[in-house]
Amino acid sequence: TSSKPGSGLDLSKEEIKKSFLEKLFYGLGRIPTVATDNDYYSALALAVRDWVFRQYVRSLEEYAEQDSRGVAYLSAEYLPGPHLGNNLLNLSITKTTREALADLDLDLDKILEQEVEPGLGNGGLGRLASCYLDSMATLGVPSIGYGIRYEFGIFNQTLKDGWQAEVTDKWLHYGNPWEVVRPEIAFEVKFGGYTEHKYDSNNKLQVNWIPDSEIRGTAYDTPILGYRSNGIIMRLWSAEAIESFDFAAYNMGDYYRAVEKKMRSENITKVLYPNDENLSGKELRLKQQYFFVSCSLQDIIRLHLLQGRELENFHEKFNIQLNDTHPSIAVAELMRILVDIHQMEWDEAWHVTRHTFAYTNHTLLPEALEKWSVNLLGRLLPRHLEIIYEINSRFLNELRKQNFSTEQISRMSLIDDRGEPSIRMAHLATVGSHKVNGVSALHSRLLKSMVLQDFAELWPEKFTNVTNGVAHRRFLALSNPGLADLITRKIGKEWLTDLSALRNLEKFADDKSFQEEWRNIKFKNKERLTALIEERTGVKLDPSMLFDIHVKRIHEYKRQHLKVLHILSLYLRLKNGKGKDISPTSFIFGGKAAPGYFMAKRIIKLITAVADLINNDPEVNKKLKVVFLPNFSVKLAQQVYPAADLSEQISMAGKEASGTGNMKFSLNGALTIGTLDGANVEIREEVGEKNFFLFGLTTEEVQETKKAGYHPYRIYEQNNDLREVMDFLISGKLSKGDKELFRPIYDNLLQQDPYLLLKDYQSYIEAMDEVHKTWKDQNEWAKRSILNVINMGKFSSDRSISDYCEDIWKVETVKVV
Ligand code: 26V
Repeated sequence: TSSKPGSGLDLSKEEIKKSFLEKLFYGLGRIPTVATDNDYYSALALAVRDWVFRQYVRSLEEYAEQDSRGVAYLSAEYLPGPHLGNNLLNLSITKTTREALADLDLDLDKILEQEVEPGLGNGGLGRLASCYLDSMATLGVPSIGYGIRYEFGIFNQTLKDGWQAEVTDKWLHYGNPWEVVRPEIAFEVKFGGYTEHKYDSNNKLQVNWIPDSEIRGTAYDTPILGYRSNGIIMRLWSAEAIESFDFAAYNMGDYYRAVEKKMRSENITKVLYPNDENLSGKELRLKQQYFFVSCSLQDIIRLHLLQGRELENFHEKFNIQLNDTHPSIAVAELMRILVDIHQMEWDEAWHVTRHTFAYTNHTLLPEALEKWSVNLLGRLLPRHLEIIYEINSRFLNELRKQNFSTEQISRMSLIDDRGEPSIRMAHLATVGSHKVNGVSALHSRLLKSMVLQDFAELWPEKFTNVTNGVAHRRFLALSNPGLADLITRKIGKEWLTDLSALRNLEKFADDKSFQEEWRNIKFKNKERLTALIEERTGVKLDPSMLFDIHVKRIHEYKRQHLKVLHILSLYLRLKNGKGKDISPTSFIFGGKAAPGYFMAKRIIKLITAVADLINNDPEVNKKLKVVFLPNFSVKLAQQVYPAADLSEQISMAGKEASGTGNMKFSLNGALTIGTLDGANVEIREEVGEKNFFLFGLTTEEVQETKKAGYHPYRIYEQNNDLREVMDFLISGKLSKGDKELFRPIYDNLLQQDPYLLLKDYQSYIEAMDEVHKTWKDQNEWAKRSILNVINMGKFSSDRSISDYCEDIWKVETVKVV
C-alpha cells in the first residue's frame, strides 16, 4: 500500500500540453496573446518541476524504506547550468515536449534560450559539485547537496575597449521557477560575543556561548533529477533577520537603525566572492562559510534525530563531504554541537566527528590555501576558536608522544604563528576527517608529497584519490545532440548510464563513411558556434578552419598568455612570408578574471588587442582569426565544447589539480594539446599517446628547473623567434603606439616567469606545428577524434561518484525507476 505517485517519465504529448497551458493560465495568469517568451519558459519550467518532484518523492520513500546511509555534500559553490533542458532529457520527454509546443506554434529551442543560469560558483570547483549531484541522483545515492543561495552570483563579464568590465549578476530578476522555499526549515546562526565556562552539579565543565547577534537561514530547495531515475535536493541557505527585529517596538529613530541592522544581517548571502588575490580579512566570507555550515549541520542532525536515532552513531548514518576547505569550520561546529549542546564526552564526540567528515582538496597553489586569522575567527566564533585550540593541543600532544620533531610539529600545527597567527583550514579538515582525497592521480600524489606530506606519513591510509569526472549526459547527450544521436544509432543507449559503453564504437574508428558523418556533425556544431560568436562579438569565423579553443578562468598558471605567444609567432611567420605550413585557424578564448587580479585582466586586454590586430589585417586574416567570447558560463560552455577541434590544456605541470574542461572537450571529439598536468595525464593514458599532443616539462622537471635557478632572460636571448615575439609585445603595434601597455607582462616573463612560459615555449611551438600537420589529413584527424570520444568512459562523474561510494562513503545505492 505505497502512496508512491506515478512516474514522471515518458509523459504523453497531451499531458505535457495540458500541464504547460495550466501553468501558463493558472500559475502565471497569462494568455498566449500577451505571454512573453519568458512566460512560456516559466510555464514550461513549472510544469517540468512538478514531474521532477514526482520522481524525487518516489525516491524519498524508497530511501526511507531502505534506511540507507546518506551523504551530505557541503559546497560553498554550485554551477548547475540551465535546468530545463537537462530535466527534459532526464525525464525522456525532450522530443515529446518539442512536439507539444510545436502544436501551439512555439519553439522549444527559443524557450530553452530564455533560462538564466544560477552562477553560484567561480569555475571548476562549483561545476564539479553540480556534476556530482547529477551523478548522485542518477546512481541513487541517498544524498543532499548543501550550499549558499547567493543573491548575486559570479559577475557577468563584458568587454569595454578590450578590457574586462564586471556587471552584477541578477539571476533572480525574472524569478526562479526551479526552487521551492521551505520557511519551516530554518535555523538560527549565532555570531560574536563571548563564552562562559562553568562546572555543573556533576562537576562537568559546561561551556555556554553568548553571541552578540543571531540570524536565520531559510532553506530553498532545488530538485536535481537523475537520468530516468531518482531526484535529490540541492538545499541552499538564504540569510534573513530574525523576529527580534520587531519594528513596531521601535520609535522612529530606532526604526531606521533596526532596518539597517536587518539589512546588514541579510548581507551574508548577498554575493559570491570571486577567487581573488586575497581573502584574508574578508570577514563576510568567513561569515558565509559558518552560516551555511551551521544551517546544514543543524538540518542533518534534525533529520537524524527525526528518525529516532542517537547521536552516538551519527557517523554510521551520515557522511559529510567537505568540498575544499570552504566548509571546514564544520569540524569545530560538529564538536560544539555534540559537546556543548548534547553533552557528549570530548573523546566520543571526536570519534563521531572524524568518522563523519571526509575532505576533498582542490588546489596546491599556496596562495589559494585558506587561512583565517586567529583574531578574526576568535571575534566571530569565540567558541570555535577554543575548540580548534583544544583539537590542536590534543593533536600536537599525540605527535610529541610519537617523537615527532619540533619542526615537524610546528609544520603540522593547525595554527600558523609565523607572522599574524592564523588557522590552517586544510590542516583542520585533514585532522577532522577519516579520508582526504585529491582530484586526479597526479594531484593526489603531489598532495601527499608536498602540501600534506607530514600528515600522509602519519596516516597513510587516510589519503586517497578520486579522479574528477563530468556529467556526460549534460555535456554530451544534451549539448551535442548530433553526436549523441549518431552514437545511439550505432550502439544503442547504454552509454547514457555507462559511459564506458562508448568502446563499442571502436570498430567504426577506421570506417570512412562513419568518419565522414562524424566530421559533418562537428562542422554543423562549428557553424552554430560561428553564428553565436558573430552575434556576440561581430567577428565572423570560418567553420572550415581549425577551431583551437582555450576556455577556463584566466590565471597565469593556466598560461593563456603562452597561447598568445604562439598566435603571435604564427602572425610573424605569415608577415615574414614563412607561413605556408600554417593550417587556417580560429583561436577562441573565454573565461573570467578575478576583478582584483591585475595580470589576468591585462592578459584579457592582450588577447583582445591581438584579436584586433589580426582580424583587421587582410594579409593574415584569411589564415588566422582570434576572438574573445565574453561571459563564459555553463550555458555557453554547452555550445563551445561540441564545436572544438583542439582543446588547450597548457597549464604548468603541477599546478592544475585536475581540470574538468579537458574532459568535456575530449568527450566532444576535440584533440588535446596539453602538458602532463592534472587529469591530462589520465586522459592521455586512456585515449592513447598518439591521440594527444604532448609538450612541456613534467612536474619533476619543473621542480628541478626552479631548484637549479631559472633565468628566463637566457632563453629569450637564445631563441630568436621567441625574442621577436616577446619584443613585439612592447613594440606598440598591439596598442596604438603605447609601448607600456603590455610591459608588465613582458617584464614579468623576462624577470620571473613563475609559470615557465619561456621554458616551455619551444616545445609548445613544435607540438603546435605537429597539430597543424595532422589537421591537413582530415581522415586521420577524424580517426583520432573518434578514438578520443570512445575512450572517455573513465571520465564520467558516475564513475567518480561510484569511487566515492566505495572508497570513502561506504554507501549502497538505491535506485528508483
Ligand atoms: C583559488 C584561488 C584563490 C586565490 C587566488 C588564486 C586562486 C586560484 C585558484 C583557486 C581555486 C581553488 C579551488 C579550485 O577551484 N580548484 C579547482 O577545482 C577543480 C575541481 O576539482 C579542478 O578541476 C581544478 O583543476 C582546480 O583548480
